[in-house]
Amino acid sequence: MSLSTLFSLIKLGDIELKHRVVMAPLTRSRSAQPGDYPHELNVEYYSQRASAALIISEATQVSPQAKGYAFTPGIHSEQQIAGWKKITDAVHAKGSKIVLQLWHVGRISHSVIQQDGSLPVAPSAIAAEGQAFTEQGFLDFETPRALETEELASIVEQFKQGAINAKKAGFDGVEIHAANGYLLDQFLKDGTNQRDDIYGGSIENRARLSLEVTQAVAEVWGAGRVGIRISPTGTFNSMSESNPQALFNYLVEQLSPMKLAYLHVVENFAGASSEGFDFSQLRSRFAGAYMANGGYSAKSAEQAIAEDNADVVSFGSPFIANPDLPERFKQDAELNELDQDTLYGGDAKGYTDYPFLMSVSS
Ligand code: 8OZ
Repeated sequence: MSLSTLFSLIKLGDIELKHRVVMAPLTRSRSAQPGDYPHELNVEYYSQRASAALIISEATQVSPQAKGYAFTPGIHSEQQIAGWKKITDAVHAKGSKIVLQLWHVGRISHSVIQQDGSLPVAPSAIAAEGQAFTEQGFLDFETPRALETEELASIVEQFKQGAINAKKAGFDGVEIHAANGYLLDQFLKDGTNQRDDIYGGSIENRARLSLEVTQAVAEVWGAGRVGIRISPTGTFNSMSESNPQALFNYLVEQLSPMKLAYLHVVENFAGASSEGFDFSQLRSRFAGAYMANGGYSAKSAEQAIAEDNADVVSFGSPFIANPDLPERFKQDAELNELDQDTLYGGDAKGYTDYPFLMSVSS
């Protein structure tokens, strides 16, 4: 099968890509300690994967409050900005592009992670099931503190500061993380948002915080360098929504006139069913590029783009195990197998030691 569409040029807003195989954001929990800053090991990892048309960084906390997992990087200290600059320089030197994923985990944190030992924050005081990954090991999620209406301007400000810092760090743009059960998704979905102020209740109200954050970040970067990631059918992190089609159709209708670089849609993740959800309704409502994600192969990605169901496709776990994934797709080469045991935390093992294809000599 020809992959001519997958390997054709495209522009995502103001970001020009050499093809359409994108590296999805991937949490790997290997930042330098203390201080949660990127270091040489991370430079090597991203640099190895610069044959991607675009790298979306691992989710990166915009503030100390935004952190939820041990060893994940931030973008709120000078040390972190300097660490990311080394990564963006290395990726640019290899001719690729990289955007930073701006992250606030909301309730998916723990008081031992929060700087002053206070409770994690969320739209409503509803605990997630399961455990937080902390420096002290796995600890049961706590019931979060519901944010006051007056505090939400500071949440927007945290994302905005993250966007400003990402610019200093030399990124090509930013992606707003509004997916997978973190703070913005917690506001969007009615299983976690039971507020009775202007940020809760109706779909319009629940979408408000994501739209305000997007507007603020777009003011920093220009909309053509801002993407947003959503997971309409996701249930990861104890998420639920009674009417995802109506909610996300509305959100996308509101995002569309902002002229963002792209809409990144998690169509499949962690075994959640997307049955009954029509992703084409999102695509038809969005004026910019549609980035599909979730279980795609080279063939199904080519087909999705050729049939106009997507403009680009992002690949997550295949990029962990295959630093040269685009080349393997081109050659129809075998893929390395993913080692589940080395996904989060640790060192170079299962991070920078996955083999490249042997170069063929004649
Ligand atoms: C898996 C483990 C830890 C974090 C996401 C940032 O789901 C994540 C994440 C995924 O977006």
